[in-house]
Amino acid sequence: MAKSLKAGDKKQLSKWIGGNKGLELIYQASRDGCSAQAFHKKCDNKGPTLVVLYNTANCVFGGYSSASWNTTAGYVNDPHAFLFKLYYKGNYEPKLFQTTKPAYAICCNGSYGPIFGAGHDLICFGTGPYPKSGQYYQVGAVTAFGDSYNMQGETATTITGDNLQFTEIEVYRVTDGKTIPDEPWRKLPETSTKELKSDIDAYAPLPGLKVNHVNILLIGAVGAGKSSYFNSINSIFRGHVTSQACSGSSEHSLTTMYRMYKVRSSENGHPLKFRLCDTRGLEEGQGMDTSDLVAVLDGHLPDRYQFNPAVPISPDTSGYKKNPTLEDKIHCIAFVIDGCTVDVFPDKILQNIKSVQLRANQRGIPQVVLLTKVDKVCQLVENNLSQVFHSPTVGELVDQVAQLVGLPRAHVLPVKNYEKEMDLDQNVDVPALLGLRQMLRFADDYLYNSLDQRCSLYCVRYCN
Ligand SMILES: Nc1nc2c(ncn2[C@@H]2O[C@H](COP(=O)(O)OP(=O)(O)OP(=O)(O)O)[C@@H](O)[C@H]2O)c(=O)[nH]1
Ligand SMILES: [Mg+2]
Repeated sequence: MAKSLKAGDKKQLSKWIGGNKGLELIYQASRDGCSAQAFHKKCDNKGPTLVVLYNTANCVFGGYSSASWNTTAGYVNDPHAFLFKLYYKGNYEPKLFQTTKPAYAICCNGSYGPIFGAGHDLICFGTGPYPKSGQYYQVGAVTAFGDSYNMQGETATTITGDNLQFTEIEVYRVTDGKTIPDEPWRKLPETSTKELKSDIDAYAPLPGLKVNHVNILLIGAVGAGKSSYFNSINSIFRGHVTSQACSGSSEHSLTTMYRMYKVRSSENGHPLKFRLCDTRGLEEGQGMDTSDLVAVLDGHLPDRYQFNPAVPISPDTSGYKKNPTLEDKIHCIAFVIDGCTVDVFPDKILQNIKSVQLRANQRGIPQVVLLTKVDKVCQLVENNLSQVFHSPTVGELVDQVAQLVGLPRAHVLPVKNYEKEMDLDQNVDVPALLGLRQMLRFADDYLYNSLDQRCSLYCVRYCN
């Protein structure tokens, strides 16, 4: 069943709009929620947009408007607006239907999703939110085509198959094909996989503290990409795409065991001087609670500890380290956040993150956000991964996440993990390694604090 536009579909739509246009996905019901509020939040004042509807009969159709959407109720004049069909019951049947009443081309209303035409030509959805029932959203759409658009004899039957069960609803912002600005939103020195790998290879924790490696803890919601981040880093150092940690999609966390993963140098095969500590995902109801996470922060948990949501971690837990050393503790936390979930981030998970932050701040543990799946938040990045630090969408998302989690913007590190690729790609490697190098630097900050603390204790004891 079609659920997203193929490259050829985009080409056709771009041609209808005037050629050489970029289409940036700005709203997706399955990602952003199916409601008038979610639609207006994502799509208002964005200039020309395309609305694309997919139904369970395998029909793909929608409308284009060169005027912006907004929440002020009323018709908007748009002589360039059109409705279209792309697929009818799975068959490619592209056809464009121009507006015959430009003054009524679209109708804006804060209580509705997109509306085309004055005579209920195409009302995509109402207030909502509409939950997905099985495969589709039953949104009470109306498709009485023919009042304000020249349908050339086509009807709802020949466009939608009289089927209004939408499997997906998307809105694309139409760009002039080169919206990626030359100036990046984050300035970084030119670097390469090779340079970053050799920096990380050479990394050693601050001497004088008997810490042979630092521990970076990956925490985040189920499916955020924690295990995939370890796999990405491991792949880069192994020299090919690997999948040592189980990753994938599942209702509950796929990772059930605490793992302090080693990554080996591609130069000499020795373990590098850090561990990536992969945890069970945070989830409402079950998953890790704050006391479990505190035990992790303080270094009480052994590698390969099997999480059990029914039994909280205690000193009686098998393998529990009663007297952890500085080397056992967590030296830097990475909150792993799926970029697609930022707008609808669950309150419970945010509370969980905040309470871990509180404990981390008390212990002086530096924190970052690994913002994953940036390929899914920006079409232009998906098409060209080298543009992560140029994409305004990613830049804005970084600002939003920094606010959500309450960290400086420089602590939000966008990455795209290896997931569909068979071969390594420098454009995946560089953001992933930049993130890791930054975390190692922050882990050293923690160690500097520990060193200062030891020095002052020494002074109190021997200098006074
Ligand atoms: N497109 C895309 N998919 C990703 C990215 N990172 C992870 N994924 C996919 O997201 C899904 C979940 O990834 P995991 O790494 O298993 O997530 P996790 O945080 O370890 O999840 P749990 O262990 O279940 O808590 C997998 O299907 C990955 O392939 C990314 O950057 N881009
Ligand atoms: Mg996992």
